[in-house]
Order: sequence, then C-alpha cells, then structure tokens
Amino acid sequence: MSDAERISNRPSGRMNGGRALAEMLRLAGVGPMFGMGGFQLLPFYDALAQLGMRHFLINDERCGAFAAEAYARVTNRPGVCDGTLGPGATNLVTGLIEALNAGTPMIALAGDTNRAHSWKNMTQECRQAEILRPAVKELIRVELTSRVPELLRRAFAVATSGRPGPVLLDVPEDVCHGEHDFAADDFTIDPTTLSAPARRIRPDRADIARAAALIARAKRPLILVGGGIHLSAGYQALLALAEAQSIPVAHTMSGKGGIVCTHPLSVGLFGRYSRIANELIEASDCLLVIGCKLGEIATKRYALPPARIPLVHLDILAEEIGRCSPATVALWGDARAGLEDLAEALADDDRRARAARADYIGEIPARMAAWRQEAAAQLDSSERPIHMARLCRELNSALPANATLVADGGFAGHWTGLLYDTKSPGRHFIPDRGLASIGYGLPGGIGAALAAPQTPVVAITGDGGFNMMLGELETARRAGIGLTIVVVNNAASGYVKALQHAMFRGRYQSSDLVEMDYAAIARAMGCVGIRVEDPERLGAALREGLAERSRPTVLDIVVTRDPARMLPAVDNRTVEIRQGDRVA
Ligand SMILES: Cc1ncc(C[n+]2csc(CCOP(=O)(O)OP(=O)(O)O)c2C)c(N)n1
Ligand SMILES: [Mg+2]
Repeated sequence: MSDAERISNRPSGRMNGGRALAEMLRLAGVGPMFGMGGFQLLPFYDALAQLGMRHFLINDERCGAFAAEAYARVTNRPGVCDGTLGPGATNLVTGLIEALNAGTPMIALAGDTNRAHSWKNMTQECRQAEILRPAVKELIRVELTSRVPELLRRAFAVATSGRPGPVLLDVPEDVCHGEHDFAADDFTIDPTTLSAPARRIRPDRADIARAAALIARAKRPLILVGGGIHLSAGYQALLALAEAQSIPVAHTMSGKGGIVCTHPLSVGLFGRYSRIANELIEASDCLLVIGCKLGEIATKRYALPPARIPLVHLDILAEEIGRCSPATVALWGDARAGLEDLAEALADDDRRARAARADYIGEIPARMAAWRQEAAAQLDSSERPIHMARLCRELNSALPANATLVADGGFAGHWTGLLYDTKSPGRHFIPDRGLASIGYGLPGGIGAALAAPQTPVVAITGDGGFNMMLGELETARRAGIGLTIVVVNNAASGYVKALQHAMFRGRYQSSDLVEMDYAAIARAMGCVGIRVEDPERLGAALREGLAERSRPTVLDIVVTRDPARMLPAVDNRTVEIRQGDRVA
C-alpha cells in the first residue's frame, strides 16, 4: 500500500492513550458510538469531546453493544461501543456474542485496571479478559500506549475480514491515561478495512464448474440464502443469477431482504417457520446454500434439507461448509463473488434453463396465492385482542420501501420473520438471530435509526423484551430520534407460555407479566405513546409514529393472551410432542 492510498490525518506529538484511540477512530470515520463511562476510559471520553465526535451515553452497556451491532448491520461498517472495567465489560458480553454469531463487524473498548495495582482487589476488578475472549472474534490487550494506533488498525482488519465479527480492545487504565510522543506516520489506516467485506475471495474455479454442472442438470433448483448475503452486499448478483436461471430464492430470518420479498422468485422464509419454502425444499433436486450456516432454526432442528438432495454450499468461512449438512460441492468464498462466478459459468445455458424451468417457476405464484388464501383469516382478522398476523399485514402496508424493521427475539421476530415483506433489497429487516436474545429491539432500533437518519425505522419487541430495556427510551429521547417502537403486549413471556401450554398441559410457571400500559409509560418519559386495542386503528397509529421525526413513539399493541394461539403457523392444540421434540 502506498502512502497515498492510506488514510492519514497526521496528528502528532505528545498525547495520552485515550486521545490516540479517539484520533484513530476519527481517522476510521466511525459513526456514533455507544457506552457508559468509568475512570479508566475518561481520557478517551475527553478526547471525543475535544474532537467533536458523536458518542451516546447508554443506560446499560449491553444496549450499547446492541445499538452498535445494529448500526453495523445497516452500514456494514464496524459499530463501536465501550464499557468500563468489571461490570461495564461483562455487560457487553451478550451484544458481542450476537455480533460474533451473526458475523457483524464491531469494535468494543473495555477499560481495565491500572497494571501497577492489578490483582490486589482493585475495585470492580475481575477476570474480564477471560470472560470476554470467547465472546469476540479476537481480544486485543493493549499493553503500551505507543501501540494504540497499530492495535486499532489490527482491530479493524479483524472485524471486517473473512467472516466479520466483534473485536475487543482491553485497555488498562495506565495505557489510556499514559502519554507517548506519537509521530504523524503513526496515524494511518488501510481504508479497505473500514467496512465489510474488507477483501473478497473467489471460490476455486474447478469447484465453480462442478457446481454449475449440478445446477444445470437440476429441474427444480432452489437458493437458500442466509445473513451472509448482507455481509457481502451480494443483492445484485443474487437477483441476476436467480432471474437468469429461473431459480427461486428462500431465506432465513437473517437472510430476509437478500432478494426483495415481493419479487416473484421470492418464496419466503424456510426452516422452523415457512410459507411455501419448506415444500419447495422437499421437492427440489439441487439446493444452493449461500452465506447460511444451516443451523437449528433454518433446518427445523436438522430435519432439513433432505440428505438425498445435492447441495452446493457457498460460504466465506471454509469450516462452516458441510458442518450441519454434507455439501456435494463446497464453494469457499465471498457470496457476491461466488454468485457472480456461478452466473458467468452458467451464462451460455441461461436461455435453455429458463425455458426448461418455466413450469416450475410458474408454480410459485399459485402456491403463494394458495398460502395467502389459507392465511387470509389471520392476516385480515379484525379480532380483539389483535391478531399478530393482522399486525404484520398492517406493517407491510404502512412501512415504505426504504424503511427498516428491527425485530426482537420473542414472537415479534418470529411473526415478522414469517410475514413481513421487504420491498427493496438490503438490510431492511434486522432480527438478532445471532444469539436471539430478547431486548435487542429497542437498542437495535436506536442504532439503526442513527445509522440511517433519513429513513424510517420501526423496532418491534415483546413486552418482556421491552421491560428489559425500558431505560433506553431515555437514551432514544435524549438522542432525539424519531424511532417507532411497536410493543407486542401479550402480558406474558409469550413464547415460554405457549410452550408450557403445548408441552406441559397448561401448567404455567413464571411466564405471566402484569398488565401494563406501555403507552402511558412512554408519555411519562416524554415520548409519544399510543395504545392500540382495535386492529382498525393500527394503520393510523403506525403512520403517526413514522411521521414523528424528533422523538420516539411507543405503540402499545394489545395482542392475543391465549397461549394456544401465540405460535406462528403452528396450531399447537394439535401438535403431537414426543420426548425431546421442540415445536418452535
Ligand atoms: C435474554 C433472553 N432470555 C430468555 C430468552 C428465552 N425467550 C425466548 S422468547 C421469550 C419470551 C419473551 O417475552 P416477550 O419479550 O414478551 O415476547 P413474546 O414471546 O411474549 O412475544 C423468552 C423468555 C431469550 N431469548 N433471551
Ligand atoms: Mg410478551
């Protein structure tokens, strides 16, 4: 890399480690940061103030990690968060693992004890490096103030290369407060490492040829796309291959938006919940898996895909290929690059393939229409309390094409994963399927809203998940963001209650919440609060939330309290459960 290609702002002279951290993050052009201060990182905070960089105090470091994670998903640039030593650092764990499992680029800073006194019962001291190490792609302990720029460069390179992920910089107090004479040359960074994917690798050509031969022979090929399509921004390449070859596309929750949900070749979610995609998998004669781990939920606990169907698996992480289902052809590489190469290898055969698959493709609108008809009673339901399917239908009508829906871990994510339709390609649906924690919705919404201030962002969360995070309404209000938060109010830890209904004959334990008016709570916190009990009011309430641009709006949606009717697409009164089964 020549000097001209590097980004450099060339500050120089004597400065403390905190200032050097801030200078490097400024050089990297990071977006808003999220954290909660403590003594160890205060020089960093002071430098942020002096440099005029955006940093938001968050009320729980876990939320800072969630917000930074969602920011990264929207932008593909590393999200940045921080925590002080001990409890600040340990509170980051859940958000960092979300990023690790989802492949989201992140950089987290944790203050640590002054090494002159460490391991002498320092206040808040704990073995935080050991606790955090398995939560991140790489943990970097910064041992010298002089090495801050070099190690931040390393952090960006790790966060955005290969399968992206979170990197934690563990910064001892004396390194952050300590000073060093920096040279102008110290402050440089490789611009390719500032967003994911830092570098693209193409699958082996011979493997592409074998995969192309398999696809060419197939009468009913099907693409199964996961979150990797977003990390690679392979939207155009996916659409081009699907259209040129007439191959329908099914998606995981994380992969939703790889192809627009309203596209005629989109067959929706596959796995635990499905419209028509699972049937198409069963009837397929060649599956092309793109950027997808084929984990428990995507495979209905490994019941899919059937072993008899040849499987081409394209992934950026070589050891992920064939981990859960054996791959007939392994394609190791970037999703976009691999899709482009496949399209090129098949190009001469496009016309024949499209003609041969005309009937196959023709089935899809009819199957989708049949599914819609079956689901119509739910989608159009005017029952009170409100049906979740009706809420999803209203979200589909009210949200414009450029909107982003952030979905929390409970039923909010399950139902919208199945029924929400994105209208333009890209990350317009953000579920926290890395670790599927509840509580992601509100802080994730904050991160997404700050990442794309001009676009409408709606966060949908359960009441349990919202209870966990209520304090962040204060953050959202302070940040002045027009985020719409949809609270699915079923007065329950609903998923747990539904399983207790199905599996333990309605013996409920610790799954009920008290009836709350979340709209009133929101109003008391200076936000807009609207309680909706009538489904006919949903559309207007959503539009009101979207129109409010300077403070959060909480829509408290009163949905079914009947645990027999909570699970999407499963009539659990008739589900037969054997020992060890998991229905959802
Ligand atoms: C941190 C965390 N704890 C527990 C769970 C297990 N869990 C999955 S869904 C769910 C219910 C959450 O209740 P709520 O947010 O109200 O959503 P609902 O299922 O009622 O829609 C729970 C406890 C989880 N996913 N994450
Ligand atoms: Mg609930």
